[in-house]
Amino acid sequence: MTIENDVIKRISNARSIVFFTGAGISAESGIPTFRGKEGIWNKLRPEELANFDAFMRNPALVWEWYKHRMEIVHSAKPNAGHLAIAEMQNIFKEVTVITQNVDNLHRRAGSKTIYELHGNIERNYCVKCKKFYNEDFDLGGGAPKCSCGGLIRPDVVWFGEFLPEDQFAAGEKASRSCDLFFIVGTSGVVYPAASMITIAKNNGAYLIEINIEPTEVSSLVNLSITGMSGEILPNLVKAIKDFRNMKD
Ligand code: BJW
Ligand code: ZN
Repeated sequence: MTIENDVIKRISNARSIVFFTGAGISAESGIPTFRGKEGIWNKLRPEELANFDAFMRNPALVWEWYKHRMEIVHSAKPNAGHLAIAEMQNIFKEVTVITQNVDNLHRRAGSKTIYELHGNIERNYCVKCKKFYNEDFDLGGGAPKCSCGGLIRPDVVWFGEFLPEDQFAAGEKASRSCDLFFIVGTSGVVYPAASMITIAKNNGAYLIEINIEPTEVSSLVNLSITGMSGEILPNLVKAIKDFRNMKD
């Protein structure tokens, strides 16, 4: 990877950085993406699994799918990309992660300020009384039930549902005030999450995309870096550290 010196300089001089991430950053941890060549939604229909009506129609089927996903997430580890983003906290004063991922891997990598726009697969709640559960219920057969009799569901955001207001507002604020905005491993097609990108752009941030292929948002960014985030991000950390050492 060769990144022009003036870009490294611009990155190194940034004050406040946002990483807006999607499924691609966790692909190298063995968690499948949704869309694209290897995407799970090439085989499964999201409208049958990722909306509330589908869940109420067939909770056991939807739970089957989420149990499978939970197992993958539990056995996955943060990869070099997640770790590089966490390492950025030792270089820059303000590093914010805004993620669409539900897999908790940024937290496990050590990132501190994380806004989860689409929830967290390791958290669940009762659709009736809203009581929260971690995974302290019987995940045996069928769909788990709360002590009140209501169905327990994963605390993720399905199509047609509102994003968690506090997470969205905090993400919006960080996007508005950052000077550098990275877009990592996302197709950028799901709204309102993807609006973070235009918010950052309209407020003058420099936009850098890291992806294995061009996306819907490539035309908006200042720089596209093509490649796997688990390779690009650690290289970037090294280049920034080298630049800073040179300056001292
Ligand atoms: C690599 C790599 C490597 C691979 N290195 N890169 C405006 C316009 C049009 C539609 C809408 C709109 N506003 C709202 C909508 C509707 C809808 C929507 O956006 N639909 C579009 C898809 C058409 N949005 C909603 O319904 C949202 N809610 C909402 O709008 O509420 C308001 C409302 C309420 C009531 C009535 C009406 C409106 C909610 C969206 C919830 C999305 N939920 C999901 C599932 C979460 C649960 C779960 O995990 O099961 O979130 S969908 C799925 O997509 C998941 C992801 O977070 C999200 C984004 O996907 P992501 O992360 O970008 O992954 P991919 O697979 O798409 O891309 C991976 C990328 O990585 C690719 O580019 C690869 O190239 C790259 N890659 N390996 C770097 N190693
Ligand atoms: Zn309940």
